[in-house]
Amino acid sequence: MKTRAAVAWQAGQPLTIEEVDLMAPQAGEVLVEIKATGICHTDYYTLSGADPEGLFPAILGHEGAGVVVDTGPDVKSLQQGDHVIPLYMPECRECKFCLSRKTNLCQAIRSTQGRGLMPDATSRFSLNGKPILHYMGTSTFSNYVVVPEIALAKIRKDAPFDKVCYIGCGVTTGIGAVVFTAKVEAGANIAVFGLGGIGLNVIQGARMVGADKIIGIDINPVREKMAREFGMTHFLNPNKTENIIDDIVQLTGGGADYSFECIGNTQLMRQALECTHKGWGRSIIIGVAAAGAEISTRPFQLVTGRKWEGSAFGGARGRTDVPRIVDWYMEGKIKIDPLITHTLKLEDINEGFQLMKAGKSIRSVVIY
Ligand code: NAD
Ligand code: AHE
Ligand code: ZN
Repeated sequence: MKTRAAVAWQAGQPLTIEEVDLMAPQAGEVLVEIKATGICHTDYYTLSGADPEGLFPAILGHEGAGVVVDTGPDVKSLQQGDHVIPLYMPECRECKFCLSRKTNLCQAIRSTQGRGLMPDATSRFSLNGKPILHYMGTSTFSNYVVVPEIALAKIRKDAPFDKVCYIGCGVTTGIGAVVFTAKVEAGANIAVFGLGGIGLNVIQGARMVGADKIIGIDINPVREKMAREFGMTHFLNPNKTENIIDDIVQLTGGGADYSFECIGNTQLMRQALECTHKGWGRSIIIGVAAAGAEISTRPFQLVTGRKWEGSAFGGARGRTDVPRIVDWYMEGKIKIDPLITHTLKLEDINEGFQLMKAGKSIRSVVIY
């Protein structure tokens, strides 16, 4: 079949809209009609050329929601008409990682996924007979996609696609980092570096679990208003203060119990670690830093009890946790609507990247 898709031909170039050929789903695969997709900073990162796994030509996008159109042989858990969210972090429930119960990093298809291919090491997309690569196993910048069954979360049918697509990455990453990775307890003080599409979800996760002081840090002053509406109690602009670490230590009476880096800047990752409390502070890295970037700190920071950790997809097990997070949204426990600041047609997808770059959007959502 044919599908309309935004194709990334090479790093740093705008996407172009093409009629792409899409093969039928093979064994264990599912054809999905994507109804809506968010644009995450990671799409921008890969398009910029900074991602060592960034391969071209490819169809980017990993924050979608849609409907099952067809299933390949051996697909058991999904059928035509089911509503789904594609998962860049699958959940096979069989690999060593899934069975460990210690991580959400299912590795069942990680190596082919990282090479832009389906599990049989080929692509379902092509144009003029030449393969176009998948991206993160999801390629939600295509109206139709083929996705492995283990990489689809089945969700309730009354959830609006143009809102819950954001649960495919940003919402789950931010809230999950608080709830699943850090397991922040009520009364804890937290610091959030970066108040974009991820950081604001960290903030609402922290409010949800009853955190005490929720300190937000961003160089964009426009972020303050929305962050306060989501639960931030104190705002710090690094451009307006001498020493951000001292400020946080002072505000919290010794340091944050937990901090979250939601930018992808290694200098800020260091600050995020060093602003946490001696003896028990935990700093969670969420931001994705460019190829070749490295973090550093004085080992004494760790000797004296601070811990450096990371979180991918908020530590969520996609097929299990994503339907629950959709329920939280439908029950009014979490907010999504105000964070979707722009909606676009596929033809205007490059505008979504411009808005992000200019700091004007929190999330832009493309509606097919
Ligand atoms: P975003 O562009 O929406 O937000 C980034 C925010 O950081 C902006 O508000 C910006 O003003 C702020 N910022 C930039 N430089 C700053 C500085 N020097 N000091 C303070 N604030 C600064 O991006 P996003 O979609 O929220 O993504 C954030 C990061 O998280 C990206 O690196 C993205 O790739 C990563 N990410 C990771 C995961 C994961 O699973 N680990 C998932 C999604 C996104
Ligand atoms: N390919 C990049 C790594 C990118 C990365 O860290 N991805 C996050 C999700 S970001 C979503 O917006 C992730 O889950 N990583 C785990 C994994 O297995 O990729 C690079 O730098 O190589
Ligand atoms: Zn993302």
